[in-house]
Amino acid sequence: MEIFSKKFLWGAAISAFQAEGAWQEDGKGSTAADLRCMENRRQSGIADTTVASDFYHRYREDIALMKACGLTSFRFSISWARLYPDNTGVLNQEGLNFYDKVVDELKANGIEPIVTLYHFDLPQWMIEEYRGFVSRKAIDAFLLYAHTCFTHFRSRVKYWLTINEEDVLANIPQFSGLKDPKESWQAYHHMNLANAQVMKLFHSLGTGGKIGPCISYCTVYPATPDPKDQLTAYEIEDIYSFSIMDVLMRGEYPCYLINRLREKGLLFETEPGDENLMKGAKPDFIGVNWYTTEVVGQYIEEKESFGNYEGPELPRRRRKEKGFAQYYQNPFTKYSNPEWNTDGVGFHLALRKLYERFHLPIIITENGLSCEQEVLTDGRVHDENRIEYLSEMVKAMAAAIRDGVEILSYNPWSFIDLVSSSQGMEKRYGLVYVNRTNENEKDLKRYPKDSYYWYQECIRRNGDI
Ligand code: BGP
Repeated sequence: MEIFSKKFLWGAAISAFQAEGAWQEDGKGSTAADLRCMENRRQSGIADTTVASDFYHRYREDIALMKACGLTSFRFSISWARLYPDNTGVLNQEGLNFYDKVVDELKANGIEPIVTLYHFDLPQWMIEEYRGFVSRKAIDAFLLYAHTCFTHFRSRVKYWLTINEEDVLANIPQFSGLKDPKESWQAYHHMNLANAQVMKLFHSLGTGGKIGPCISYCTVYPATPDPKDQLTAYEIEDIYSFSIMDVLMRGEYPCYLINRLREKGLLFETEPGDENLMKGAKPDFIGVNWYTTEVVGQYIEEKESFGNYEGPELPRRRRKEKGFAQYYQNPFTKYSNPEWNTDGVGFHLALRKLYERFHLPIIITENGLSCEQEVLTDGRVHDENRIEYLSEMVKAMAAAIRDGVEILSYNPWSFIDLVSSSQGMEKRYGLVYVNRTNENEKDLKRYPKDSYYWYQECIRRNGDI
Protein backbone atom coordinates (compact mmCIF):
# COMPACT_ATOMS: atom_id res chain seq x y z
CA MET A 1 0.00 0.00 0.00
CA GLU A 2 1.20 3.50 -0.84
CA ILE A 3 2.03 5.50 2.28
CA PHE A 4 2.11 8.94 0.72
CA SER A 5 -1.25 9.74 -0.85
CA LYS A 6 -1.50 10.70 -4.52
CA LYS A 7 -2.29 14.25 -3.36
CA PHE A 8 0.88 14.57 -1.26
CA LEU A 9 2.90 17.58 -2.41
CA TRP A 10 6.64 17.15 -2.95
CA GLY A 11 8.28 20.54 -2.95
CA ALA A 12 11.19 22.71 -1.92
CA ALA A 13 11.58 26.19 -0.43
CA ILE A 14 13.33 29.55 -0.73
CA SER A 15 12.70 33.07 0.59
CA ALA A 16 12.71 36.37 -1.28
CA PHE A 17 15.68 38.15 0.26
CA GLN A 18 17.87 35.05 0.27
CA ALA A 19 17.32 34.14 -3.39
CA GLU A 20 15.91 36.94 -5.52
CA GLY A 21 18.62 39.61 -5.72
CA ALA A 22 17.48 42.62 -7.82
CA TRP A 23 17.30 44.42 -4.54
CA GLN A 24 16.49 47.82 -6.02
CA GLU A 25 14.94 46.79 -9.29
CA ASP A 26 11.49 47.74 -10.55
CA GLY A 27 10.75 50.05 -7.66
CA LYS A 28 11.52 47.74 -4.75
CA GLY A 29 12.15 49.47 -1.42
CA SER A 30 14.98 48.38 0.85
CA THR A 31 14.41 46.01 3.75
CA ALA A 32 15.94 45.31 7.12
CA ALA A 33 17.28 42.06 5.66
CA ASP A 34 19.03 43.93 2.80
CA LEU A 35 20.75 46.27 5.20
CA ARG A 36 21.71 43.49 7.59
CA CYS A 37 23.25 41.45 4.77
CA MET A 38 25.16 44.50 3.53
CA GLU A 39 26.53 45.09 6.99
CA ASN A 40 27.56 41.41 7.10
CA ARG A 41 29.29 41.86 3.76
CA ARG A 42 31.23 44.85 5.08
CA GLN A 43 32.21 43.04 8.24
CA SER A 44 32.93 39.52 7.08
CA GLY A 45 32.75 39.58 3.31
CA ILE A 46 29.76 37.26 2.95
CA ALA A 47 27.31 37.58 0.06
CA ASP A 48 24.50 40.09 0.36
CA THR A 49 21.05 40.48 -1.19
CA THR A 50 22.00 42.66 -4.14
CA VAL A 51 22.32 39.70 -6.51
CA ALA A 52 21.85 36.74 -4.12
CA SER A 53 21.04 33.73 -6.37
CA ASP A 54 19.40 35.94 -8.99
CA PHE A 55 16.07 34.14 -8.81
CA TYR A 56 14.48 37.42 -9.93
CA HIS A 57 15.95 37.03 -13.41
CA ARG A 58 16.28 33.25 -13.54
CA TYR A 59 12.94 32.12 -12.10
CA ARG A 60 11.91 30.53 -15.41
CA GLU A 61 15.03 28.41 -15.56
CA ASP A 62 14.65 27.48 -11.88
CA ILE A 63 11.01 26.51 -12.32
CA ALA A 64 11.99 24.39 -15.32
CA LEU A 65 14.45 22.58 -13.04
CA MET A 66 11.69 22.12 -10.44
CA LYS A 67 9.42 20.63 -13.07
CA ALA A 68 12.18 18.27 -14.27
CA CYS A 69 12.72 17.17 -10.67
CA GLY A 70 9.02 16.38 -10.34
CA LEU A 71 8.14 19.04 -7.75
CA THR A 72 4.46 19.58 -7.13
CA SER A 73 4.79 22.46 -4.65
CA PHE A 74 7.15 25.37 -4.12
CA ARG A 75 7.40 27.53 -1.03
CA PHE A 76 8.62 31.08 -1.61
CA SER A 77 7.95 34.46 -0.06
CA ILE A 78 6.71 37.74 -1.47
CA SER A 79 8.87 40.72 -0.63
CA TRP A 80 6.56 43.22 1.08
CA ALA A 81 8.88 46.06 -0.01
CA ARG A 82 8.45 45.16 -3.69
CA LEU A 83 4.70 45.71 -3.38
CA TYR A 84 4.79 48.60 -0.91
CA PRO A 85 8.21 50.28 -1.16
CA ASP A 86 7.19 53.18 1.09
CA ASN A 87 4.54 54.28 3.54
CA THR A 88 2.23 55.99 1.05
CA GLY A 89 0.05 52.91 0.70
CA VAL A 90 0.48 53.07 -3.08
CA LEU A 91 0.99 49.67 -4.68
CA ASN A 92 4.09 49.22 -6.86
CA GLN A 93 2.56 47.41 -9.82
CA GLU A 94 5.94 46.30 -11.17
CA GLY A 95 6.68 44.48 -7.95
CA LEU A 96 3.38 42.63 -8.17
CA ASN A 97 4.03 41.80 -11.83
CA PHE A 98 7.09 39.78 -10.86
CA TYR A 99 5.10 37.51 -8.53
CA ASP A 100 2.36 37.23 -11.16
CA LYS A 101 4.93 35.81 -13.53
CA VAL A 102 6.32 33.42 -10.91
CA VAL A 103 2.88 32.15 -9.90
CA ASP A 104 1.77 31.73 -13.52
CA GLU A 105 4.95 29.88 -14.43
CA LEU A 106 4.52 27.54 -11.45
CA LYS A 107 0.88 26.85 -12.27
CA ALA A 108 1.71 26.24 -15.93
CA ASN A 109 4.17 23.59 -14.73
CA GLY A 110 1.73 21.92 -12.35
CA ILE A 111 3.48 23.24 -9.22
CA GLU A 112 1.37 24.47 -6.29
CA PRO A 113 2.65 27.78 -4.85
CA ILE A 114 2.93 27.97 -1.04
CA VAL A 115 3.46 31.65 -0.32
CA THR A 116 4.89 33.30 2.80
CA LEU A 117 3.83 36.90 3.34
CA TYR A 118 6.74 37.98 5.50
CA HIS A 119 10.02 36.09 5.69
CA PHE A 120 12.51 38.22 7.69
CA ASP A 121 12.49 41.12 5.21
CA LEU A 122 10.66 43.94 6.97
CA PRO A 123 10.49 47.02 4.75
CA GLN A 124 12.89 49.64 6.05
CA TRP A 125 10.12 52.26 6.10
CA MET A 126 8.26 50.09 8.65
CA ILE A 127 11.23 50.44 10.96
CA GLU A 128 11.57 54.16 10.38
CA GLU A 129 7.84 54.93 10.71
CA TYR A 130 6.71 52.43 13.33
CA ARG A 131 9.82 50.96 14.94
CA GLY A 132 8.84 47.74 13.22
CA PHE A 133 5.99 46.07 15.04
CA VAL A 134 6.43 48.09 18.23
CA SER A 135 3.59 50.31 17.08
CA ARG A 136 0.12 48.86 16.61
CA LYS A 137 -0.15 50.82 13.39
CA ALA A 138 2.22 48.29 11.86
CA ILE A 139 -0.62 45.76 12.01
CA ASP A 140 -2.73 47.87 9.62
CA ALA A 141 0.16 48.19 7.20
CA PHE A 142 0.58 44.41 7.24
CA LEU A 143 -3.16 43.92 6.69
CA LEU A 144 -3.15 46.23 3.67
CA TYR A 145 -0.28 44.27 2.14
CA ALA A 146 -1.88 40.91 2.94
CA HIS A 147 -5.23 42.02 1.52
CA THR A 148 -3.53 42.97 -1.75
CA CYS A 149 -1.88 39.55 -1.98
CA PHE A 150 -4.98 37.56 -1.04
CA THR A 151 -7.31 39.33 -3.45
CA HIS A 152 -4.85 39.51 -6.33
CA PHE A 153 -3.85 35.84 -6.17
CA ARG A 154 -7.16 34.52 -4.85
CA SER A 155 -7.81 31.98 -7.58
CA ARG A 156 -4.18 31.01 -8.11
CA VAL A 157 -2.60 30.60 -4.66
CA LYS A 158 -4.24 28.09 -2.35
CA TYR A 159 -1.69 27.89 0.50
CA TRP A 160 -0.52 30.92 2.49
CA LEU A 161 1.91 31.26 5.37
CA THR A 162 1.70 34.40 7.50
CA ILE A 163 5.03 35.26 9.17
CA ASN A 164 8.14 33.08 9.09
CA GLU A 165 9.53 32.32 12.58
CA GLU A 166 8.29 35.33 14.56
CA ASP A 167 10.35 34.36 17.57
CA VAL A 168 13.58 34.20 15.56
CA LEU A 169 12.69 37.47 13.90
CA ALA A 170 12.25 39.22 17.20
CA ASN A 171 15.56 37.73 18.39
CA ILE A 172 17.70 39.24 15.67
CA PRO A 173 17.87 42.98 16.21
CA GLN A 174 18.88 43.78 12.63
CA PHE A 175 15.84 41.93 11.29
CA SER A 176 13.39 43.48 13.73
CA GLY A 177 15.09 46.88 13.81
CA LEU A 178 15.07 46.68 17.63
CA LYS A 179 17.85 46.42 20.17
CA ASP A 180 15.93 46.69 23.41
CA PRO A 181 14.51 43.27 24.47
CA LYS A 182 11.50 44.93 26.08
CA GLU A 183 10.60 46.46 22.70
CA SER A 184 11.24 43.15 20.97
CA TRP A 185 8.68 41.41 23.16
CA GLN A 186 6.18 44.20 22.52
CA ALA A 187 6.75 43.78 18.79
CA TYR A 188 6.36 40.02 19.24
CA HIS A 189 2.89 40.55 20.76
CA HIS A 190 1.87 42.83 17.91
CA MET A 191 3.11 40.32 15.35
CA ASN A 192 0.90 37.74 17.03
CA LEU A 193 -2.06 40.08 16.68
CA ALA A 194 -1.10 40.77 13.06
CA ASN A 195 -0.89 37.05 12.43
CA ALA A 196 -4.36 36.49 13.90
CA GLN A 197 -5.94 39.40 12.01
CA VAL A 198 -4.44 38.32 8.73
CA MET A 199 -5.79 34.77 9.17
CA LYS A 200 -9.24 36.19 9.97
CA LEU A 201 -9.09 38.47 6.96
CA PHE A 202 -8.13 35.56 4.74
CA HIS A 203 -11.02 33.43 5.95
CA SER A 204 -13.47 36.31 5.55
CA LEU A 205 -12.56 36.54 1.85
CA GLY A 206 -13.81 33.00 1.26
CA THR A 207 -11.22 32.07 -1.36
CA GLY A 208 -11.37 28.42 -0.43
CA GLY A 209 -7.62 28.48 0.27
CA LYS A 210 -5.75 27.56 3.45
CA ILE A 211 -3.61 29.62 5.76
CA GLY A 212 -1.32 28.93 8.70
CA PRO A 213 1.65 30.28 10.64
CA CYS A 214 5.22 29.14 10.11
CA ILE A 215 7.20 28.20 13.19
CA SER A 216 10.59 26.68 13.88
CA TYR A 217 10.81 23.58 16.02
CA CYS A 218 13.85 21.89 17.51
CA THR A 219 13.05 18.62 19.27
CA VAL A 220 14.72 18.36 22.68
CA TYR A 221 15.84 15.18 24.48
CA PRO A 222 16.60 15.15 28.21
CA ALA A 223 20.30 14.59 28.98
CA THR A 224 19.65 11.87 31.62
CA PRO A 225 16.75 10.21 33.47
CA ASP A 226 17.39 12.61 36.36
CA PRO A 227 13.96 14.23 36.93
CA LYS A 228 15.61 17.65 36.92
CA ASP A 229 17.04 17.04 33.45
CA GLN A 230 13.65 15.78 32.29
CA LEU A 231 11.96 18.94 33.52
CA THR A 232 14.65 21.23 32.10
CA ALA A 233 14.47 19.63 28.65
CA TYR A 234 10.68 19.87 28.76
CA GLU A 235 10.88 23.54 29.71
CA ILE A 236 13.36 24.39 26.97
CA GLU A 237 11.16 22.76 24.35
CA ASP A 238 8.15 24.57 25.77
CA ILE A 239 9.81 27.95 25.91
CA TYR A 240 11.52 27.93 22.55
CA SER A 241 9.07 25.96 20.46
CA PHE A 242 5.67 25.24 21.98
CA SER A 243 5.07 28.63 23.55
CA ILE A 244 5.20 30.30 20.14
CA MET A 245 3.11 27.53 18.58
CA ASP A 246 0.48 27.73 21.32
CA VAL A 247 0.18 31.45 20.82
CA LEU A 248 -0.19 31.19 17.06
CA MET A 249 -2.30 28.04 16.93
CA ARG A 250 -4.47 28.43 20.04
CA GLY A 251 -4.25 32.15 20.69
CA GLU A 252 -2.98 31.63 24.25
CA TYR A 253 0.16 32.82 26.00
CA PRO A 254 1.27 29.92 28.20
CA CYS A 255 1.44 30.77 31.89
CA TYR A 256 5.11 29.76 32.19
CA LEU A 257 6.07 32.24 29.47
CA ILE A 258 4.15 35.10 31.05
CA ASN A 259 5.65 34.30 34.48
CA ARG A 260 9.18 34.32 33.14
CA LEU A 261 8.71 37.53 31.22
CA ARG A 262 7.21 39.19 34.30
CA GLU A 263 10.14 38.03 36.45
CA LYS A 264 12.57 39.57 33.96
CA GLY A 265 10.61 42.82 33.59
CA LEU A 266 9.96 42.07 29.92
CA LEU A 267 6.22 41.53 29.92
CA PHE A 268 4.55 43.33 27.02
CA GLU A 269 1.43 45.50 27.19
CA THR A 270 -1.87 44.22 25.93
CA GLU A 271 -5.25 45.86 25.29
CA PRO A 272 -8.73 44.57 26.03
CA GLY A 273 -9.87 42.39 23.16
CA ASP A 274 -6.41 41.14 22.23
CA GLU A 275 -7.00 37.70 23.70
CA ASN A 276 -10.32 37.23 21.93
CA LEU A 277 -8.81 38.33 18.69
CA MET A 278 -5.98 35.84 19.00
CA LYS A 279 -8.28 33.02 19.99
CA GLY A 280 -10.63 33.76 17.11
CA ALA A 281 -8.06 33.20 14.37
CA LYS A 282 -8.28 29.60 13.27
CA PRO A 283 -5.30 28.34 11.30
CA ASP A 284 -6.00 25.62 8.75
CA PHE A 285 -2.61 23.94 9.16
CA ILE A 286 0.73 24.44 10.84
CA GLY A 287 3.85 25.26 8.82
CA VAL A 288 6.96 23.82 10.44
CA ASN A 289 10.64 24.51 9.88
CA TRP A 290 12.40 21.52 11.40
CA TYR A 291 16.11 20.72 11.09
CA THR A 292 17.76 19.06 14.09
CA THR A 293 17.47 17.75 17.64
CA GLU A 294 19.20 18.78 20.82
CA VAL A 295 20.09 17.20 24.16
CA VAL A 296 19.43 19.39 27.18
CA GLY A 297 19.96 19.10 30.94
CA GLN A 298 19.91 21.21 34.08
CA TYR A 299 22.69 23.71 34.55
CA ILE A 300 25.54 22.26 36.62
CA GLU A 301 28.52 24.54 36.87
CA GLU A 302 31.23 21.89 36.94
CA LYS A 303 29.72 19.78 34.16
CA GLU A 304 31.23 20.23 30.73
CA SER A 305 28.66 20.96 28.03
CA PHE A 306 28.49 22.15 24.46
CA GLY A 307 26.82 25.42 25.48
CA ASN A 308 24.30 27.06 27.74
CA TYR A 309 20.80 28.40 27.51
CA GLU A 310 20.41 31.53 29.46
CA GLY A 311 16.64 31.57 29.71
CA PRO A 312 13.62 32.78 27.84
CA GLU A 313 14.58 36.40 27.26
CA LEU A 314 15.82 37.48 23.87
CA PRO A 315 18.04 36.62 22.16
CA ARG A 316 16.97 33.03 22.17
CA ARG A 317 20.29 31.33 22.76
CA ARG A 318 23.07 33.05 24.51
CA ARG A 319 26.14 31.00 24.92
CA LYS A 320 27.35 32.35 28.21
CA GLU A 321 29.39 30.90 31.00
CA LYS A 322 26.39 30.43 33.24
CA GLY A 323 22.88 29.67 32.26
CA PHE A 324 19.50 28.18 32.88
CA ALA A 325 20.28 24.92 31.09
CA GLN A 326 23.10 23.17 29.27
CA TYR A 327 23.04 21.44 25.94
CA TYR A 328 25.14 18.61 24.57
CA GLN A 329 25.86 16.78 21.35
CA ASN A 330 23.96 13.54 20.95
CA PRO A 331 26.35 10.56 20.66
CA PHE A 332 23.59 8.48 19.05
CA THR A 333 23.19 10.73 16.02
CA LYS A 334 25.49 11.76 13.19
CA TYR A 335 26.65 15.39 12.92
CA SER A 336 27.36 17.17 9.65
CA ASN A 337 28.69 20.14 11.58
CA PRO A 338 28.96 20.63 15.36
CA GLU A 339 25.38 21.89 15.67
CA TRP A 340 23.60 19.99 12.92
CA ASN A 341 22.68 16.35 13.26
CA THR A 342 20.75 13.94 11.07
CA ASP A 343 18.02 12.53 13.26
CA GLY A 344 15.08 10.98 11.46
CA VAL A 345 13.73 9.49 14.69
CA GLY A 346 13.67 13.01 16.15
CA PHE A 347 11.70 14.17 13.12
CA HIS A 348 9.21 11.33 13.49
CA LEU A 349 8.81 12.23 17.16
CA ALA A 350 8.36 15.91 16.30
CA LEU A 351 5.61 15.14 13.80
CA ARG A 352 3.80 12.96 16.34
CA LYS A 353 4.01 15.62 19.02
CA LEU A 354 2.79 18.37 16.70
CA TYR A 355 -0.18 16.39 15.51
CA GLU A 356 -1.17 15.25 18.97
CA ARG A 357 -1.02 18.83 20.21
CA PHE A 358 -2.92 20.64 17.44
CA HIS A 359 -4.81 17.97 15.46
CA LEU A 360 -4.19 19.90 12.28
CA PRO A 361 -2.44 19.01 9.02
CA ILE A 362 1.24 19.86 8.78
CA ILE A 363 3.22 21.46 5.97
CA ILE A 364 6.96 20.95 6.30
CA THR A 365 8.05 24.39 5.21
CA GLU A 366 11.80 23.87 5.79
CA ASN A 367 14.04 20.89 6.44
CA GLY A 368 17.54 20.26 5.20
CA LEU A 369 21.25 20.10 5.66
CA SER A 370 23.87 22.76 5.05
CA CYS A 371 27.40 22.15 3.87
CA GLU A 372 30.12 24.64 4.35
CA GLN A 373 32.48 23.53 1.63
CA GLU A 374 30.53 22.03 -1.16
CA VAL A 375 32.60 21.64 -4.31
CA LEU A 376 31.55 21.63 -7.90
CA THR A 377 33.66 19.15 -9.86
CA ASP A 378 33.05 18.45 -13.53
CA GLY A 379 29.58 19.94 -13.24
CA ARG A 380 28.62 17.67 -10.33
CA VAL A 381 28.28 18.08 -6.58
CA HIS A 382 28.46 14.82 -4.65
CA ASP A 383 26.40 15.66 -1.56
CA GLU A 384 26.04 12.19 -0.07
CA ASN A 385 25.39 13.57 3.41
CA ARG A 386 22.40 15.58 2.14
CA ILE A 387 21.00 12.46 0.46
CA GLU A 388 21.42 10.56 3.72
CA TYR A 389 19.67 13.38 5.63
CA LEU A 390 16.75 13.69 3.21
CA SER A 391 16.27 9.98 3.01
CA GLU A 392 16.03 9.72 6.81
CA MET A 393 13.48 12.53 6.80
CA VAL A 394 11.32 10.95 4.10
CA LYS A 395 11.32 7.66 6.04
CA ALA A 396 10.40 9.57 9.19
CA MET A 397 7.46 11.21 7.43
CA ALA A 398 6.31 7.81 6.19
CA ALA A 399 6.47 6.46 9.75
CA ALA A 400 4.51 9.45 11.06
CA ILE A 401 1.85 9.12 8.34
CA ARG A 402 1.47 5.45 9.28
CA ASP A 403 0.87 6.67 12.85
CA GLY A 404 -1.98 8.85 11.60
CA VAL A 405 -0.19 12.19 11.23
CA GLU A 406 -1.56 14.28 8.37
CA ILE A 407 1.17 15.89 6.25
CA LEU A 408 0.22 17.94 3.20
CA SER A 409 3.54 18.93 1.73
CA TYR A 410 7.29 18.45 2.16
CA ASN A 411 9.45 21.48 1.28
CA PRO A 412 13.14 20.97 1.95
CA TRP A 413 15.29 24.07 2.38
CA SER A 414 16.37 24.98 -0.18
CA PHE A 415 15.73 24.40 -3.87
CA ILE A 416 18.70 26.44 -5.07
CA ASP A 417 21.73 27.51 -3.05
CA LEU A 418 20.99 30.87 -1.51
CA VAL A 419 22.32 33.43 0.95
CA SER A 420 22.39 31.82 4.39
CA SER A 421 21.53 34.41 7.01
CA SER A 422 24.71 33.58 8.92
CA GLN A 423 27.30 32.60 6.30
CA GLY A 424 26.08 33.73 2.92
CA MET A 425 27.07 31.34 0.13
CA GLU A 426 29.54 29.46 2.30
CA LYS A 427 26.70 27.57 3.91
CA ARG A 428 24.88 25.84 1.09
CA TYR A 429 21.52 24.12 1.45
CA GLY A 430 20.40 23.71 -2.15
CA LEU A 431 19.42 20.72 -4.22
CA VAL A 432 20.80 22.82 -7.06
CA TYR A 433 24.24 24.39 -6.93
CA VAL A 434 24.50 28.07 -7.85
CA ASN A 435 27.85 28.96 -9.30
CA ARG A 436 28.90 31.94 -7.22
CA THR A 437 30.88 32.46 -4.07
CA ASN A 438 30.65 35.07 -1.36
CA GLU A 439 33.21 37.25 -3.10
CA ASN A 440 32.56 36.50 -6.75
CA GLU A 441 29.19 36.42 -8.49
CA LYS A 442 30.64 34.37 -11.38
CA ASP A 443 28.05 33.19 -13.93
CA LEU A 444 25.39 32.09 -11.38
CA LYS A 445 24.88 28.96 -13.48
CA ARG A 446 22.72 26.20 -12.00
CA TYR A 447 24.04 22.65 -11.51
CA PRO A 448 21.70 20.01 -10.07
CA LYS A 449 23.51 18.22 -7.23
CA ASP A 450 23.39 14.47 -6.64
CA SER A 451 20.68 15.15 -4.04
CA TYR A 452 18.52 16.71 -6.77
CA TYR A 453 18.63 13.45 -8.75
CA TRP A 454 17.99 11.44 -5.59
CA TYR A 455 14.94 13.62 -4.82
CA GLN A 456 13.71 13.24 -8.39
CA GLU A 457 13.72 9.47 -7.96
CA CYS A 458 12.11 9.76 -4.51
CA ILE A 459 9.27 11.82 -5.99
CA ARG A 460 8.91 9.44 -8.93
CA ARG A 461 8.43 6.60 -6.44
CA ASN A 462 6.08 8.78 -4.35
CA GLY A 463 8.33 8.46 -1.32
CA ASP A 464 8.69 4.68 -1.50
CA ILE A 465 12.47 4.67 -1.04
C1 BGP B 1 15.46 29.35 9.04
C2 BGP B 1 15.00 30.48 8.15
C3 BGP B 1 15.53 30.39 6.74
C4 BGP B 1 16.99 29.97 6.67
C5 BGP B 1 17.28 28.77 7.59
C6 BGP B 1 18.74 28.40 7.65
O1 BGP B 1 15.34 29.74 10.35
O2 BGP B 1 13.59 30.50 8.08
O3 BGP B 1 15.29 31.62 6.10
O4 BGP B 1 17.78 31.06 6.87
O5 BGP B 1 16.82 29.02 8.89
O6 BGP B 1 19.47 29.25 8.50
P1 BGP B 1 20.80 30.04 8.05
O7 BGP B 1 20.42 30.83 6.86
O8 BGP B 1 21.16 30.89 9.21
O9 BGP B 1 21.82 29.03 7.76
